[in-house]
Amino acid sequence: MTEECRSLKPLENDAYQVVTEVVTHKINHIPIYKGDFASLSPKVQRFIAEKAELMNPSGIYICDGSQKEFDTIVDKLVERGVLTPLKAYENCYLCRTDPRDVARVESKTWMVTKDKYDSVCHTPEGVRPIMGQWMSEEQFGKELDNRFPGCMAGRPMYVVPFSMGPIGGPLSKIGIELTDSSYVVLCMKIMTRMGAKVLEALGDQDFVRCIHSVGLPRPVRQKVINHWPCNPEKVMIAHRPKEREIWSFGSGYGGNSLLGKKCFALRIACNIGYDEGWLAEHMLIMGITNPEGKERFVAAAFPSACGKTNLAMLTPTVPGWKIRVVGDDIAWMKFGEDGRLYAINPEAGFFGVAPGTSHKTNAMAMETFQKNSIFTNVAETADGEYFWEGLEKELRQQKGWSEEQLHNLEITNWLGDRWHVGDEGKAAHPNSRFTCPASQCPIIHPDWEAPQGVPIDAIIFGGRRPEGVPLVFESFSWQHGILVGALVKSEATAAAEHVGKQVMHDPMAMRPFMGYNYGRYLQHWLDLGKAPHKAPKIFHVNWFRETSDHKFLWPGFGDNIRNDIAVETAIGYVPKRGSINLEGLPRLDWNELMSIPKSYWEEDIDESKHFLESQVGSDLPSEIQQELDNLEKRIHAL
Ligand code: OXD
Ligand code: MN
Repeated sequence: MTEECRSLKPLENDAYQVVTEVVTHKINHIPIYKGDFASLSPKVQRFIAEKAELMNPSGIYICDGSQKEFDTIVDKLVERGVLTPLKAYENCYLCRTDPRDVARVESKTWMVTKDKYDSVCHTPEGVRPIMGQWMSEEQFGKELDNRFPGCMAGRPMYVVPFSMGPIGGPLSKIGIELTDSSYVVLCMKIMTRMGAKVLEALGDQDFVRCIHSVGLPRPVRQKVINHWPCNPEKVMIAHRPKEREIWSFGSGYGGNSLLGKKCFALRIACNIGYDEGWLAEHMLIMGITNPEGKERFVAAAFPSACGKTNLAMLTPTVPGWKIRVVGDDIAWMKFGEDGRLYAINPEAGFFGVAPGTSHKTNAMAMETFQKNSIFTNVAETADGEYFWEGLEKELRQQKGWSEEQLHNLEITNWLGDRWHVGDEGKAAHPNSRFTCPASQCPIIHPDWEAPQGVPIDAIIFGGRRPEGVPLVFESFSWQHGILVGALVKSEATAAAEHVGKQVMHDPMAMRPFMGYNYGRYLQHWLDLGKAPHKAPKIFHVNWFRETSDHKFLWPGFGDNIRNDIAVETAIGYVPKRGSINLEGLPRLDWNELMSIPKSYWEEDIDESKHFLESQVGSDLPSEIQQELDNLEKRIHAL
């Protein structure tokens, strides 16, 4: 390990004098391009100085988070060809990445802890843990030395102070991201509360340290594709949870580079939550108001790219109901003094999957990104509009276009090539994204920035399950609900590097985002739900069940608002026939949608037992083991 690496963890309570000396010495040869370095707290100064010394940027740019700063960076990126204005909208831009850098890279994502079992469970010999990958501190030191020294040469280092959650809120936390990507700065401005106000709120407290580099120092010896520097061979996303530190190298894309999101708000935050007694979860938060005007809040966990954003902004088909969104991806939840669970959305923007988003599937998201948004790896029409798979139908309908007109539409696909509807390949990358301010959503909840959060009445787990799993069931208890969450499975999606449609385990929808030993995580959930806390009800949903000829049995998201009165089954309470308002759905096959096929569930319970034994092993809490045994008995008695 180099000297820099050994001194990564700043000393607590370092005297200001000493820090200033160290800092002045270290930044001497690196100019400050923007910002008042001397006004920063000693901890922040020291962080910047040490990392600048390590990564050797051309200069330091301390972001103030202003609109002027955003516009200046945008102008520069447009000039360089990194961003293209989408002329049809106000202040919207298209960005095309290097086609090798298009998704989160789970295989290169690590938790670094002294004790391996702080990160992963005691799995049997030869079993690779799927909930988190562990790297030793020694190995991490080597990997760091092999990447970060000098990695920002010739590029500015942006200092991005950001708050996850409303600035100064009791559940909010502050991070500082150092990055050599100006695209990341723009996205962080949309996705978080970012800039000078955050530093004011920080004072001289500690913060989560986020270090990000695209990993391509100048002079660049490789060809830079689409003006998108990256280093796919050397990608590493490493977390040091004890040190509250994130090191990301080689990718500029999404969750790999916007470190406030998956890295901080899930992997690091679930560690902070474990220590402080709260939960950081991969969940949307929405308010549902019934025709009588009573509102209830729900948090729902679905694996990546299963439609959380669409559900969070659902337009109900049943009259009189209203949905309002608080968050579409992450929930930080803490039991309040009144015993209820309160949740905040730590983010300030939506980073949603573009393909499949349309006025039919998510009109509210479409409204949200009409201005001030960045589109990454989508296609563009000759009129300066965005385009992706799923928008054909509305062009036909809205513009009244014939098939021929549609085919003649001149499109530049995400790779920058000419493309027409009906041509081979895709217009947009399946994981192409919109990044837009949540405040622009027409159905954003008025309390979405309430610092104390909103009270959660129900938690929902779900996934893409083509067979066997009914539309909805309620767990018997908090403990049983945790088992239900622990057994979430879903078809793989394009959000990460997995290919094919295989059904994968994604416990609590947290498989790629677990920050510590998953057995302890389950125990933490169990403990928090005990009295005097009033634990919310837990449900499981599946609107991806298919008929034998692979058609969805449930018509669509807008229909997820219908009512429920339950009947007890082996896996939980399911709604009684007749209890859900099915008006307008004459062809719905209720029996197929709600059935619990014995043979399917017998196989499933064997597989689930095997999964928990092999993946959680001796770390499985006894209460969950008990729930599992009970579930098995009920299934055999079916
Ligand atoms: C996301 C993801 O981007 O889950 O939200 O991958
Ligand atoms: Mn997500």
